[in-house]
Amino acid sequence: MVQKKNIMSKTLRLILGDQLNSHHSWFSTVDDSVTYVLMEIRSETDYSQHHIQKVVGIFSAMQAFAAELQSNKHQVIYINLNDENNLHTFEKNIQNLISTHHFTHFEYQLPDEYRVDLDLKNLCEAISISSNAVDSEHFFTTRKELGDFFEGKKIYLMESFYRAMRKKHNVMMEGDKPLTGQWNYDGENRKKLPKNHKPIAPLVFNNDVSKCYAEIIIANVKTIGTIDTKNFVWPINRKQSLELLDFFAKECLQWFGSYQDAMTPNEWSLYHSRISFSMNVKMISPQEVINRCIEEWQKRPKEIEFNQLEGFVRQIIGWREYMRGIYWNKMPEYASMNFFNNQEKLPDWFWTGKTKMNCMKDAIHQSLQYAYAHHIQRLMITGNFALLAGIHPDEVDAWYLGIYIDAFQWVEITNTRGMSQFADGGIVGTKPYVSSASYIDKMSHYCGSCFYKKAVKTGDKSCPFNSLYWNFYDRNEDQLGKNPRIGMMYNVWRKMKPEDKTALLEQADYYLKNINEL
Ligand code: FAD
Ligand code: DLZ
Ligand code: SF4
Repeated sequence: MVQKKNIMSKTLRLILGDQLNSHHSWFSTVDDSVTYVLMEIRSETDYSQHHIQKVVGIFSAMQAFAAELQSNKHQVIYINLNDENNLHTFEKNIQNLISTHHFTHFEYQLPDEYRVDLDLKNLCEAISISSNAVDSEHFFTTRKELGDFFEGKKIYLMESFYRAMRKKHNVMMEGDKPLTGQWNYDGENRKKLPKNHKPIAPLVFNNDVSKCYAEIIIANVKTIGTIDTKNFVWPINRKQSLELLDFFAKECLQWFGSYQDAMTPNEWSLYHSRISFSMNVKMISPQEVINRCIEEWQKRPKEIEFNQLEGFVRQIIGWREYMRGIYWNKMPEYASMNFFNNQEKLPDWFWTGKTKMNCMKDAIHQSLQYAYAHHIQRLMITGNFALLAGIHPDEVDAWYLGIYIDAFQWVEITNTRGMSQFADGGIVGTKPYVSSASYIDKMSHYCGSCFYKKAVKTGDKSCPFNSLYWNFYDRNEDQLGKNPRIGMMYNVWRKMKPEDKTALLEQADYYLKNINEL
């Protein structure tokens, strides 16, 4: 009897909170010798100060996933946050399960985060049983693929990677040519919302997450932002994720490209899909997302112009995969890059939204309320301000990693430190994304009702973006002066009258010294 127990193989498989992929080949057969484990642990709730909706969203989705596996007859161990035997790290809990349940083999899916990847490799070294890692079967690309694609190249270009992805995966292609003959329709995708245009109300869910929330409160997890626990708006299972995707394809796709860069007060998502959370925790796959949108375009080609579809597909098979590839190609060095040597602290109002700057107030308020802001708010409002103000990229990263429901380091840091803060010196993008008030006014309806005056550059009520913009170019001339994509700005700056330059720099200095009062 004892002998039989020893030779019986028992496998333990770890599922991380962002690996809720029910289509993974692990689940294609039910095997009594296999046990799955999911765990709510303090190492994950505390590595960043997360938005409460992010923690609740992940835990609720993990619980729903575990219940689904159980109803499909898989064996599941679910360790709740406040369980007595919870040891609160992946390693300690796994070690404990191995010794209490006598598992003979351990498996995990490759994690998306460098930190967890190291932890799990170390764990496998430390345990006495055999182990192996398998792919998460979610992305179009492997971790290495981007590195191989750009091997030997000094500059990475998203566009060439995107075209290769379209070809390799035969997405919107006619033979080896792009469908319609053109690869990229970005030029048609930069419209402001017409003044009286009322965007469609976003589809939201009314999930009751009060039990999950109560456990997080009992555990005293430090979080940011607010939550309506009886009407949690985010999808927490695959069914809701598919509903959200369907809503996007039917109601938003036809406007997506045109208004992708538009912003307007009190409209928190416009025609964006809000599908990033569902995708990043793998409740749905990027392949499913693009297939659904292509299918909708094929059904309604007259209503949905091709540029709307192409703009959306590019975000998913282009930008999303590109960011993942850069992450695995450049970590761990990437996490400490600081090209401009920025050292400032984030102003306090980043955590409250209490600022007189209308655009910043709106973007921060909605981030605290919904754990979401759309791309152009992240890039050209909050990110733009942080870069102009010379905030240390660690501070900026901590804010973005905490506040958004879709924030996981592989896609957060490449967007924040890379695309938004140019702290990587030009790996992700070729020039810094900064602007004065004129761009913000061109793309939004924020400036008209702002305390500050968009057209005023210095003095009372001058828009901070204006003087900070020139101050940014002035202080970073050594690093940027030779960048051919920015040469024009330096020509304008150099031709400016000395007294105008001085006034702009003095104004910027005043605003930077009084940044908490803006
Ligand atoms: P949509 O506008 O509807 O776009 C569709 C999908 O395309 C998104 O769901 C996303 O999966 C993908 N996508 C679009 N742009 C990007 C991009 N630049 N990089 C990667 N994928 C992209 N995205 C995250 O998923 N997590 C983050 O933590 C994150 N942090 C960001 C921080 C900054 C400073 C910036 C500028 C961007 C960040 N992004 C991040 C990228 C992008 O802003 C979000 O993916 C998008 O806003 C999510 O909302 P959505 O699903 O409505 O996107
Ligand atoms: C973000 C997060 C949080 C807040 N909590 C958990 C958790 O308790 N258990 C878990 O398995 N995953 C959690 N996650 C997601 C992980 O941080 C994520 O899986 C890793 O960062 C790998 O990408
Ligand atoms: Fe933002 Fe300046 Fe416009 Fe105010 S005036 S909304 S601060 S850009």
